[in-house]
Amino acid sequence: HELVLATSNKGKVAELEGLLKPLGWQVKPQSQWNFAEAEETGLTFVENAILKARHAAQHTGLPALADDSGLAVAALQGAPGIYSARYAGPGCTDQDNINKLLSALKDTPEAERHASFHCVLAYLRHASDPTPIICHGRWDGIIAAAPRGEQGFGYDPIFWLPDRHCTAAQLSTEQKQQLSHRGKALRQFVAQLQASL
Ligand code: ITT
Repeated sequence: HELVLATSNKGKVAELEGLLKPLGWQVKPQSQWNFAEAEETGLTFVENAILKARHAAQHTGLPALADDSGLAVAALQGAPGIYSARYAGPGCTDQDNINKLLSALKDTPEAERHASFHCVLAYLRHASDPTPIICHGRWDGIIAAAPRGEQGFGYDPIFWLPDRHCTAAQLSTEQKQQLSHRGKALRQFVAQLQASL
């Protein structure tokens, strides 16, 4: 099975490849081609995932899998949500986003710091596929008071897992894959695709 991974986020590429390559699938990162990124004009993870997968399928002629994901913080009415990558502004780093979120929550007590990661995967067999496979995974946690851990990417250092007494950035790749929004969505995707073949 051959597909293009419609993302330019290296953290996502590592996690998506980690599960798909061992299945013997030929996974090609979108960076092998030279097209400009899709414009993420949707207002939901689902819309943006479909836009990115369709754009990559159009430019490569291959089936495409896109991941639109982000962090929804209850005390911020679901922000940063679909804007998680650019929360602190265009061109910002993961560290800028973490700093902005910690300062937005500086007066919020631990009991009110609930958050959830969401990952929507969209798979289009070709650019005009009318029945894409859409999978959604969710992961619940607490926004920590300060960053901890070096693994993962994005908001992982401040995503505290009360059951495990650590942040997402203190988990191994394998442990994160078992628990995470992306791991859950990916396992659903693999099952649905295999059932549809
Ligand atoms: P592509 O659109 O090229 O895939 P992106 O990083 O711009 O890359 P999104 O718009 O989907 O992708 O933004 C997702 C952001 O949500 C990501 O940049 C992180 O800040 C955050 N995020 C998603 N999954 C995460 C995870 O597993 N751990 C930590 N942060 C995550």
